[in-house]
Amino acid sequence: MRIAVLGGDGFVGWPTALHLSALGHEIHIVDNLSRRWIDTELGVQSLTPMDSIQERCRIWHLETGHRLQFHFLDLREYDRLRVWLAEHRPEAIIHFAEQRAAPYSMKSDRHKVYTVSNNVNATHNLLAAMVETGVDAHLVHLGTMGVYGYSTVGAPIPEGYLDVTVDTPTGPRDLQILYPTRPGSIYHMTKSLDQILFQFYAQNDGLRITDLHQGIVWGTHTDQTRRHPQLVNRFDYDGDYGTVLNRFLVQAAIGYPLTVHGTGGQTRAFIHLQDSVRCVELALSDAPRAGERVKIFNQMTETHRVRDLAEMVAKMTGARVAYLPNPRKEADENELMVRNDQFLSLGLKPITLAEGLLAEVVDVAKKFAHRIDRSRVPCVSAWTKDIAQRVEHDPEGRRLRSVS
Ligand code: NAD
Ligand code: USQ
Repeated sequence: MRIAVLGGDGFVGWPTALHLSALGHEIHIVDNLSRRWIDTELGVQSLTPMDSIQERCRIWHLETGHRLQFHFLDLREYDRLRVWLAEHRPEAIIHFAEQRAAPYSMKSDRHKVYTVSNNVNATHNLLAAMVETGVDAHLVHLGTMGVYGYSTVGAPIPEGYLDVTVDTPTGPRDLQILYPTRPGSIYHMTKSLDQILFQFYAQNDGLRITDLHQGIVWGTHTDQTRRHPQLVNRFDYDGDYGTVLNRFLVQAAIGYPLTVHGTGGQTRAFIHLQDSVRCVELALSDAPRAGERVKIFNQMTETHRVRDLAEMVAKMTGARVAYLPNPRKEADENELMVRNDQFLSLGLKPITLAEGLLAEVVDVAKKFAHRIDRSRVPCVSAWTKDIAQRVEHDPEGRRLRSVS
């Protein structure tokens, strides 16, 4: 299949492009490299040394004989996107190309505006261009578990749609509606808006769309990124882009106290990177038909409480756990049960937290420890101005600075 991987230079996009290329698909990576510019803005770098995207593609070809084509394109530029689609006419499009960090989206008004404008325009431009060019590709979008919110409901979260009964004059009527969204950050809010865009274009134009509500991705290597040092994946450890479990593993590797926010009672959904790329492959094989509603999968394999993860990493490595004022506005404690039957029925065999895989990340972090700037580890992005006043020092007593 001819597949466009939008955002294919990123943490999940790159290994997905490699995975699908290894399966024999023709892969076109589309990216505006904005994530690399954001590293520059923040003064951070990936833990792992990443080559340019062109060099990565060259090494992949040398290593496997498969070609990856890179296209430097910003999805916000509608006309260029439309022309590109009309010319390349992909049969499937995987859409990773959004600003994906909740803390970055909450840093300042400028970061809020950028995140909404980038993400909503990228998604809407793509949908409008697909209709205009008549490209009948299966669109697979990477969404987030965070659209559901993290209040305790006491029942498993279904895959996208909620069964409701409405009282009508002729008696009760059963319906399925999009699960009500309750985003906890501007970033998560953009993914909620994406859902409405997808619902409209599936219904109005018969676009075939799958939305993957993904949990927090952890790990760093996949079978393909292990093949050559220059195929190494991006790995974010900083306070904006680093995600919780990967951060704890890096912190343990460099002797930095594990940064638990609040009580650490937040329960979240997780998935290993290797399973994430496999899920995209499975979703591609199960496209909805034109006229069908958007297919929604919960792309996660397990749930964990943040403090349990910290205690587990501490036990494994001897690290100290620091309970810090929470820079976010979120429930201190929540329960979370999630249905993921669809991927299991398509053949996913979940990789769950295993010491070997956790230790692998610690080893990678130790290998590249010299690239880590400890002052970029704390999360300095506060959800409100009041919260910002409470979160002033890092676990090592240094005054925090933020970028605006
Ligand atoms: P990432 O930031 O590493 O990669 C995103 C890529 O998209 C970057 O290479 C960036 O340059 C590109 N991009 C952004 N805006 C663009 C635009 N306007 N035009 C062209 N390219 C653009 O993020 P990731 O961790 O790989 O996440 C990929 C997707 O998966 C995101 O949409 C994210 O919301 C979703 N997701 C990620 C996680 C996670 O834990 N990393 C979890 C759930 C969902
Ligand atoms: N947390 C800590 N300590 C840290 C970092 C985070 O306690 O050092 C806590 C946060 O307060 C939060 C939880 O861990 O309660 C998760 O934070 P995170 O940064 O790992 O994840 P999140 O902000 O939700 O975002 C990440 C990805 C995003 C994706 C989302 C999936 O960056 O792209 O959509 O995970 S989900 O969480 O399921 O919505």
